Amino acid sequence: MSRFRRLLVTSALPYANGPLHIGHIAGAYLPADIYTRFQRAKKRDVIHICGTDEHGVAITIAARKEGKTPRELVDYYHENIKKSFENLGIYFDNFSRTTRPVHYELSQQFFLKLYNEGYIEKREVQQFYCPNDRMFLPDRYVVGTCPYCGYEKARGDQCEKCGRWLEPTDLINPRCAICGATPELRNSFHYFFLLNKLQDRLKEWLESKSKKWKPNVVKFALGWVKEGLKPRAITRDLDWGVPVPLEEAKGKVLYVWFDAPIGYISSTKEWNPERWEEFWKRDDTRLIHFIGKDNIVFHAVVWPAMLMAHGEYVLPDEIPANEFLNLMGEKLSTSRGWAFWVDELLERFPADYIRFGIAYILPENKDSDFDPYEFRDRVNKELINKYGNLVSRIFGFINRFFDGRIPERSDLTPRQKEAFDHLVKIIEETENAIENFEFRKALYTLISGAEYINAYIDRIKPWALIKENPEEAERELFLMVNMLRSITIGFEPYVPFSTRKVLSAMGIDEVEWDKAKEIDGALAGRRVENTGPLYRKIEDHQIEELVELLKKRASGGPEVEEKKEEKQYITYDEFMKVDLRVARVKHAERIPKSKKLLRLIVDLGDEERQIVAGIAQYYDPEDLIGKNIVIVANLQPRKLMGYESQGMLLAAGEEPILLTTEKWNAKPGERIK
Ligand code: B3M
Ligand code: ZN
Repeated sequence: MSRFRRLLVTSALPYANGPLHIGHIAGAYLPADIYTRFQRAKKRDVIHICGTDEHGVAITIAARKEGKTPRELVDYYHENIKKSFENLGIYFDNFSRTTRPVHYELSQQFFLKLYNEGYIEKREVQQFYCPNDRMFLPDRYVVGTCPYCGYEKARGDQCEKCGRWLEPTDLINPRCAICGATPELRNSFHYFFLLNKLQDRLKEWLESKSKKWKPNVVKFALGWVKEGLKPRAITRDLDWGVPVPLEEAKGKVLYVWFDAPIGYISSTKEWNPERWEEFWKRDDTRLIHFIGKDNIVFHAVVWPAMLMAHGEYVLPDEIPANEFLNLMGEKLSTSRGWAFWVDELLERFPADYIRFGIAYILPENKDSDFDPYEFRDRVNKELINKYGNLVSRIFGFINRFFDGRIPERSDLTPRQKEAFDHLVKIIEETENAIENFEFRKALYTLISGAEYINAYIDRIKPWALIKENPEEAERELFLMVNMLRSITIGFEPYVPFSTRKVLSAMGIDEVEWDKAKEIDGALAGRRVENTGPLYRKIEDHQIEELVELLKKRASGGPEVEEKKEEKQYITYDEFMKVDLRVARVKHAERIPKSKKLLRLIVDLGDEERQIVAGIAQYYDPEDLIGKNIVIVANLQPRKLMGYESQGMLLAAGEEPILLTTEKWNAKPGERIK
């Protein structure tokens, strides 16, 4: 943390003109949440600040489209966005709105300070006016042909095709975006922020960041500054926004990009009227802005220039901007419906799955792609099969061997301590990656940690050790529970809901990062509570339905009617077709090269069967011999790892416990109904 004593973390203020989609989450909010959760677990003085951006033409255009007033629109979407964040576990210390009085007041003060100190100047301008709609047209309300690339639908502020910044008057053949009429140029006046006055300071400051920041951010910002900064209008003729606090400027409002970043300050002030200045005005505060790449210019050039001109506030220390997230190989487009909304994903999957799936592919250094099928595989194979498996294995052993209590054997051997130390290294690696904003790398490191612990269990084989050397088995399980606790703390920033369940099952309510690096003696003798089912695998049909929904929507068709989950009954006759039988295990062995499979030969009275079952991680083959279990005897045979399985055994629970028939005098082959 070096010279810094507190962390002020912000996430870009989302426009309150539509629901959140996966692109938003991948761009700024999830990385910011992972980062701040980690910092909180490190017990640092950190706050995460955000709110909705409620001004500007993005809002007035959307309101017009929906037939609402801007006020109605932003009221609705503020609540909607806030809820989605909450449900996804994105936590803010304060989530404000730029339409609140505290924000108007601060924005107006900010403007006046810059105005009084000569950084803002009034200038006459010629501006397009639509005689039809009887209004001055904001930049975005003018469309026409781009003078640089010839694109015919360029907007007055920017050409979407070539990315150039434009003035509406640059456009060839300009038209009104509302009605299509040709607008006329009229005289007006606006207030200009004299960015040129800050050119040298900005350049120097950005150069000082060039080794530290992500290359995409510095390159972009420096390129812009080196082209030469021009004064920019920071007011608009609009009736929606923060009024310009000058008598002569009646009817004018601040440009949305002037007031929006001030929202970071006003939201902090709203959070804590006593402490906000400590965060904004002391240079031992580390200010970090999480944003998507389309916001780089404003955060790395214009906003720092505003802060420099103002003089009382800290400058951003880091701007870890992400690139774009595409969807199934195509650019996200909300207007085309080519996006997944956060809410529609939350209706289908637990928040932790969505967080894990997106964290796995965060577009940190280049654009990345969200593919629902890969999403399924990552959640099923990485989160559930690796981390989830670990939880059910270790808690399962505790339940089966020790009646649900963690053994009181904290006197680890040097070899066991060494095994733990290796995990500590993994935790430290994770920590360094998160500090460097490398959230993907940190996640992969954690997954390798889960693999490491699973492999450790495979090597120790607690199911066998408990018979050979029970005392040693206790020590091993004490160690394994500690390993599980450490890796769970590591995963908390990524999948907070499920990891907190696991921790609380061990009686841990507070996430303390540094404790992941030590053995916790207090665990000895503690009872492990049941977590209930932690995860359920994503099924193929869920993904197919999701993809169908997207394709129908994007092609303009109606959304597929959601299928109600109807209970599927089978008839009595159908049930009677299932041939359940008691089978006695005659022989059991591991299948070479398979971690999960056991090969059993069972006696069915008048015949013998070979059964292949995925229980090797839970049962020692020898323990099974002589047991009466239950099998489905008329299941179509299938091959697993080259062995034909002629039936299926019945087991229950995530850490499967075989159904046995110990309690009654069953004979092999007896039918169960
Ligand atoms: N509302 C743009 C966006 O949502 C804008 C960010 C403001 S951050 C001060 O992408
Ligand atoms: Zn018009």
